[in-house]
Amino acid sequence: MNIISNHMPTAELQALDAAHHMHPFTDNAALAKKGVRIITRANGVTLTDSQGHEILDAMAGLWCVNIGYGRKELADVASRQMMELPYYNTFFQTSHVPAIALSAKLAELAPGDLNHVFYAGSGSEANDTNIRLVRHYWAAKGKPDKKIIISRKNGYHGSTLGGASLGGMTAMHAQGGLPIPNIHHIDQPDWYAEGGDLSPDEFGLERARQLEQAIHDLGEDKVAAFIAEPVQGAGGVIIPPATYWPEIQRICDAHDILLIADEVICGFGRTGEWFGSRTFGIRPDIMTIAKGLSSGYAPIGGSIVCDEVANVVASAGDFNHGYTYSGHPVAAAVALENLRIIQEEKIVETVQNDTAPYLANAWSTLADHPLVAEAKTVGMMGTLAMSPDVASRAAFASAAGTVGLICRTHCFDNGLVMRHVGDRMIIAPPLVIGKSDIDLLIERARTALDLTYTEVQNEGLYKAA
Ligand code: PXG
Repeated sequence: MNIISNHMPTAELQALDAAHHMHPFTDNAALAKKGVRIITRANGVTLTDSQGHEILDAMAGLWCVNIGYGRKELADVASRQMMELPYYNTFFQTSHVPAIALSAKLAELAPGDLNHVFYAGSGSEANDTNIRLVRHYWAAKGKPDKKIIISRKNGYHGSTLGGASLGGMTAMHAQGGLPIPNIHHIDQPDWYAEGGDLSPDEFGLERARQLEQAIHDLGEDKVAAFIAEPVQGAGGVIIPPATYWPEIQRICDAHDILLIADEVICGFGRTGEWFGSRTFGIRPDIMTIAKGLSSGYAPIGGSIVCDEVANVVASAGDFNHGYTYSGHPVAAAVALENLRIIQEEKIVETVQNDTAPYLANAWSTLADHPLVAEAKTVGMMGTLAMSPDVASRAAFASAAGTVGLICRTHCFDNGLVMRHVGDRMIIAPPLVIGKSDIDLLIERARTALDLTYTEVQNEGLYKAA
């Protein structure tokens, strides 16, 4: 294999990175002082850094490398497609084979009558498409006032102006003048943090009914759509109570509101089905896709749109929207090959029947750790809530994320990528992770939790708010 390993010394790479590279969601000044970690290669579920350390990637990159690293088939397809047709656009009454083949495949895989694909380069761009698409749809139906999109606090829908406005991340809204007008946020179904004394089922219904209340308050004639992730990913792998999604579905049906399932993380096997919508019994009108669509091997996203929305939009003349890279032939060919591998290797079935139950069982053993108040999984996603008082689910007295960051650092130092969101630890490993690597993941996670527990006690942080 042709591995690019003759790179400069790490310190030189770090200095160049600090001088010239602005990192996303990062305090770049602090990072420049500390020195960035440089990943040089990866195979299967394992990363190697510039100093030769091997790290188990329990985040599949950024929730995307579903089929794992080092799949030569995808590299070969990309290379062949680049020689045959590296680029052509899909504007001006033109198409090409990869975009056509991928669209047909996605229509086959997607539930219900989600049969039409509008491509983007990322999940954020796809959600920007969705904002314009649903508003244009209602305008085409003679209801131009149906513009408001309801979404959720602590939801994540991307980082563009539209995506970040749909998202409910307060730290993102605080910068750059967001949200854009006509986006309305309701509360999230996070029973652990916000459920108080309600049972999870009671709480799920209560939170879903906030949607009905919001539609009532804003006016049904003003609301275009509701958008949500089946399971909030970046928000901390928030798995909603069982009562939540059926009630949301009922409300959208009852009030003539389009339902957009943001499947950017949940799609392509992550929850143990092809789409999170299937796992939770959601019948969306539009699904946002990205990440696992190409397993991250090429940047591509899109919106899969139902017959009714696509037909109305098609009958209304030009939809004045699109990206240079909508349906990019190399990205589309890579995505198609990725889907072929997922299907032929029965990766979704293996997750559902074998490795996800194994992970669920192994992950639940962490619940006996003195720092852990909740340990849950769905498919190949896991979340651990840490607390100084596990019985009451109390938050730490320290600023949210202080303990989480300590734990994440111990994870990295012990060869494990596990993220923290506040004081929750989360995982979403490649779907192809095997049982022995799941065992290793749990072993390293436990070591990190032990080290965190000791440090938290020594630093006087083991205190409830
Ligand atoms: N929707 C969802 C549900 C996502 O998780 C996007 C849209 C935006 O996709 P792009 O491709 O534009 O990034 C995402 C992306 C994190 C993290 O910290 C999560 C994402 C992106 C960056 C960081 O967990 N998810």
